[in-house]
Amino acid sequence: MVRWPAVAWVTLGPLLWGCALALQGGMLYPRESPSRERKSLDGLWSFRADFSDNRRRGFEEQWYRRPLRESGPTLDMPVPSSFNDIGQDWQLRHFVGWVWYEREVTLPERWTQDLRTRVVLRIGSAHSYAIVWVNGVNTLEHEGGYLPFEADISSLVQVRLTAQTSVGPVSDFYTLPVGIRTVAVTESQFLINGKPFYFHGVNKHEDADIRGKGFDWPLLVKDFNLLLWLGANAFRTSHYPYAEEVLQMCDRYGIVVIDECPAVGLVLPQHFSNTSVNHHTRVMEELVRRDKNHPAVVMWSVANEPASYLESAGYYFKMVITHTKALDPSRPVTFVTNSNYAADKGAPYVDVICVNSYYSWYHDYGHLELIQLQLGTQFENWFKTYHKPIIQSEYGAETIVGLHQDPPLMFSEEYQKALLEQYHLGLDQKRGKYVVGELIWNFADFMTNQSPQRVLGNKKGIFTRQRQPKAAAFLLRERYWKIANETRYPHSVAKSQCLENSPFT
Ligand code: BDP
Repeated sequence: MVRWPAVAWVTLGPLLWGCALALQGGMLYPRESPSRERKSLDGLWSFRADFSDNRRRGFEEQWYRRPLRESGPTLDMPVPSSFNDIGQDWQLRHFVGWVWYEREVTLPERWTQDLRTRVVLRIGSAHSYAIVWVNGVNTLEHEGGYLPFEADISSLVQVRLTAQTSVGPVSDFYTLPVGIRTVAVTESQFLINGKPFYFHGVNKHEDADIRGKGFDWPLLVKDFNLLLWLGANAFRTSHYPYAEEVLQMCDRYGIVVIDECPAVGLVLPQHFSNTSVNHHTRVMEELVRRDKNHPAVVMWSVANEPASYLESAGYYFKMVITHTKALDPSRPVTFVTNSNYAADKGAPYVDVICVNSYYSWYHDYGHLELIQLQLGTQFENWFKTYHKPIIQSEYGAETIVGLHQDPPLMFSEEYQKALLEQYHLGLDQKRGKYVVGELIWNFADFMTNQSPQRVLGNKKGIFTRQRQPKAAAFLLRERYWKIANETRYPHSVAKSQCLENSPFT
């Protein structure tokens, strides 16, 4: 007599964000349908960080062979979340290395008995290298955080019966919400449905108190209500792809997205190697495969602030961008630069110039009067060199909420406001010509590594990490609503809470 396992246990390598068991996979978000069931694995998992000197004790002692509790002490760890902020342990707060997650799962009997059922384990995101064991069997490996990966685990959870020979084809179907729109780029415009579009929005981070990067519906809905309040019509998923639920909300609310690959810190010559190109193009494939059906996504960004002035960056970005365009000929491709216009080797290959600058913040401290001139020169230089539309993809000032100083000094709420005002005057001189967007850095304060530049994280948010407005939020709100009312997409955030009213319908 053959017995089927009623319980499967899963051991994971690094951080797991969220996952689901589904009858069918295919990398797309596993939607339920009459032919599909989902089982969420969110909740409390057993957890252990491998603090051993070589950080490989778990592999040497094969912790994946038995329930984790049998090889040593474990902690309770919520999924999804970041493990760093959950406990009081300093070592864990700063830990980089292998961590182990495990949980036992009871599967519906039909999944384990009915051999026509295909059981797929899908990990929404695990940072940054993940190995998955199911019932002690190495099932899945994935490199690179933020993007989903999956494996058919039917044979690991189902009983092999002779009846298997009678298994016939099963029909599987599910529906996707659809939005239809066109995107095009001219020498000086970004067009959605043939009409000039101006990005007035934000850069975000998936970040909040306690849960860190862990996905959270209340936080997401709060953030969308704040975007609506602000009159924003767009954001960039700086500096990595966000949870799929975020893009679903963008489709529903009519928020336009620049979808970014997790390529931050390509700053050394050795980062522009063939190995890197291969990995980078593979990640772009995963990103396009996951997000291609979202009408909200109007452009791919392949990197943030690489050392694109290096000679080797030219060939590198040519390869990555050409490959991305081949994967998706329907969307423009860019990367976000902070290099000088004359030195940038990647810019010839992008469709839109996305440029970051921190005038009167990282240099010329306090000299707000220089901003308009510096910004105007920046825009003119880029445009006359490339004749491509330009987005000011980052600008901002560190601001400690509640700190006041007039005349303005750095870190005060008055300074953030005054800096934004100067940027806006500069932007308005080119808006409607070839500058097609502005994205503030950042929507909300967020946690970072500690350093003398950071006061409990990055404080360039116009909202605090707890999502309360600083003075600059009111300034931006007035501006964004004014622009929204002037442009042809006043309804994009304002009125649309469902697909029917969004610009993608
Ligand atoms: C930009 C980076 C961003 C930083 C920001 C800052 O793209 O990741 O958080 O600077 O220093 O250059 O606030």
